[in-house]
Amino acid sequence: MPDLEGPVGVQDLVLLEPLDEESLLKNLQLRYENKEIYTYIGNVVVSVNPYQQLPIYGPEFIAKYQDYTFYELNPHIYALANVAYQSLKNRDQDQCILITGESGAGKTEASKLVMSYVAAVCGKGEQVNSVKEQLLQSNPVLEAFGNAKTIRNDNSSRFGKYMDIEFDFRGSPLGGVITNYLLEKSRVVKQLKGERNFHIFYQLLTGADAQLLKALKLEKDASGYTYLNGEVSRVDGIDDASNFRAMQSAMTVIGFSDDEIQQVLEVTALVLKLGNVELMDEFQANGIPASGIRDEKTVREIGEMMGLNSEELERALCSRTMETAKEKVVTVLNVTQAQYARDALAKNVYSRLFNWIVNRINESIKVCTGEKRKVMGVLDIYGFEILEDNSFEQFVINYCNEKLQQVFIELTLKEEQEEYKKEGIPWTKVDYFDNGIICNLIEHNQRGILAMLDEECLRPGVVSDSTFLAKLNNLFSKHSHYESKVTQNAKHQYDHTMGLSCFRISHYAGKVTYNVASFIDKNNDLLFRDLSQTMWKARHPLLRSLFPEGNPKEASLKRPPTAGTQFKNSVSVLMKNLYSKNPNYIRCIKPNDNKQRGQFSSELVAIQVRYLGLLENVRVRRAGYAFRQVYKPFLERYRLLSRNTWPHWNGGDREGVEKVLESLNVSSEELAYGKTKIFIKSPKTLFHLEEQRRLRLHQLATLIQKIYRGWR
Ligand code: AD9
Ligand code: MG
Repeated sequence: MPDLEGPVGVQDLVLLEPLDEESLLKNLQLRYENKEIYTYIGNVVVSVNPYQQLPIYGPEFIAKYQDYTFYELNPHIYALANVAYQSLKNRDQDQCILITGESGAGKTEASKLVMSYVAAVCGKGEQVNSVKEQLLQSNPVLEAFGNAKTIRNDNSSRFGKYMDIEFDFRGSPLGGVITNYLLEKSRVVKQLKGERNFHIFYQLLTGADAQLLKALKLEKDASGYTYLNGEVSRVDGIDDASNFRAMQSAMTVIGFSDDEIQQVLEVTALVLKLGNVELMDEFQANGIPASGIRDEKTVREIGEMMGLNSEELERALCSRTMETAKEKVVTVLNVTQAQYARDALAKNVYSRLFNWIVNRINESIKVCTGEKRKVMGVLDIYGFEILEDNSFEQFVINYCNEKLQQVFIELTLKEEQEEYKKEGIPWTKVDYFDNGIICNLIEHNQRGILAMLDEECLRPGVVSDSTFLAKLNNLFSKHSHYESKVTQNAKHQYDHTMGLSCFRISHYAGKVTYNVASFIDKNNDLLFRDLSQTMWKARHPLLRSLFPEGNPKEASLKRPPTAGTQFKNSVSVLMKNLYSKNPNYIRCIKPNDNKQRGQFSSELVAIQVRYLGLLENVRVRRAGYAFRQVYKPFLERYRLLSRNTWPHWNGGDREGVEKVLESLNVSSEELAYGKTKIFIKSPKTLFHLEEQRRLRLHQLATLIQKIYRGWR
């Protein structure tokens, strides 16, 4: 049965009166305080993180949402997952689920709810179950290696994830593909106060038995590792040891062999140990500063684990070979440079290991049959970030969010308006901000900030973060979304909080000031060739395979694409993928900064409501029609409801639809007849049609049975 209790506030913000930010916030708060964390805007689900386990999940609820249509029960992620899955299965429409919101808002939890719902309803059988298990078990593995405790979230995803789940024509899962975006690899070597490194390191130290620790040459105590913030090695509510066992068994379910798991752990241990390689000042005979290893034992152990002799490793860490066409020149590195090389190596090994794990999972879950597939994509990606100090990482993350906002604008707002126009249906224009101008500022092929950064990275001569900034200031002095200390002077606007080494972008979600320090370095993302060549010489098979460019035969002088360009390209592929699918949105909101249940900070939520453009979304929905469909399939579905169109109908599709709706006495205010589609205003009308259809099918089935019995 549908829920009989009256709703708390309005369940769909489209029904809000009056429609303004204040009443929207009040409505969300009222619902939140009554443990109603989900609210609709048409088919968009707004989700407010409850910070507590609510009794609204699991098989019983899944069964309930499976049996009712979208608007019949309380708003829920399950309802959205159900619509997406049913449309994929019955209407043959590829779907994507876009989950956005800031760190800690509940995106990853939402994505898991979607996946568990779909897994529960999409077919049975041994083969199907094993595919489902593999897909679901990818989560604990990716979370162990890609998530960490941050100030905002104890289980923060430090990478973006998009997963395509592929189904056969019956809607049974066949497999999938995972794409990961920009792992925050700087975390491997350094974390902010109160934060941790990636979970796996702590899992390994607390979860591995004595034998494994010995084999990996690790000590149990996290405080012995420079790369781990000793003071927060334990987090309330996280059981690293049991998560370690869960992660290992998940790897086995996915199809990693014992040997592969062992090798993954060895490489993880290596990274941790690299941090303990202490470097010290040394001087060459001519007095030039050089560096040396203080503690030979650690390097020896690492060398043994890598399958390298320690002299080779030491040489790679403490010197650099410059190759010209004619000769090779070896220069020594001073301590700072050697530390930089060591950390660069650790970050590279770890991020390449992470990519290897994602690829290895993909190998297991990849679909091998050639049959046509239906696809559901789930995107769980970092939300918009404004930190105290914003760097290259925030810049690309926010760029990605601009692009997602653009998809949202184009698919939800613009398309909605354009469709009405195309269909010849009257439309009151809703003003919205088109963020194309900001996307362009960042991504334009010749004149965007990323292109400028690449140009600076590749330009010969002395380049630095400040030459890059000067270039931006010069080029964008008149751009309405760009500001810096210099352009402010020109525009006679003075903001004393902004540093000389900063630029500011007015994003759709607010202004963010970026500090250019390390932009060049992070975009270059170069590993000294000595290091990759040495890694390639390692006898450890997995480690070696992570550095193919170290193979002298493969080594090309062509530079790999910069980090910025790689990211831009992968975002562009993602956008194409999303545009080819029917979007479903989950907009996640964090109600407070203290990870506390029951606390609702209106100020904090108001900011997010603005970032997410929720009010604009409601306005468009309200001006429009909740449901629309091309005449022909609509007529096919409902023609059995009218004597005029059932069992035979020889007229046109549109006339047929008119006959059906007339005979059901649907008010003309509820409807608009477009050129190719019928539009229906209220979801209730659609629900009514579905109910009538169900009854009619039942009648027909009974009738057929009677006739059949009569014949016998
Ligand atoms: V980040 O950008 O990866 O840092 P997310 O992914 O948006 O972030 P996450 O899903 O990890 O946030 O949620 C943060 C925490 O909130 C979880 O670890 C849970 O403790 C809590 N949470 C989120 N959603 C729910 C829920 N539906 N029910 C109960 C929840 N707890
Ligand atoms: Mg997350």
